[in-house]
Amino acid sequence: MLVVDRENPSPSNYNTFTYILMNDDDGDDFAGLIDDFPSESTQWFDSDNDGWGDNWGQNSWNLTRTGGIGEWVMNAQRIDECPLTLGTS
Ligand SMILES: [Ca+2]
Ligand SMILES: [Ca+2]
Repeated sequence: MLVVDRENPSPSNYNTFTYILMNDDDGDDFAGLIDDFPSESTQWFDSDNDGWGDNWGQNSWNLTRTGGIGEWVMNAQRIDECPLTLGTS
């Protein structure tokens, strides 16, 4: 059973296994273990594994980016224009 002390979330209160599971250096609520961009807080998934993230920051894309791939994030970095096609386009 995994017990996490949410009242005192200091890594010193975690055992090593829990710390690895919970560690989120960029603070985007996706632990580094599952974050495709563990040092970039505006991206966390890269569906086509090309190094560019699924999230976008342009309001004008909100109507065309449907299908549950990524989400609008203010000032998103490393944006993939075509998140299901390898490369940036
Ligand atoms: Ca993260
Ligand atoms: Ca991508």
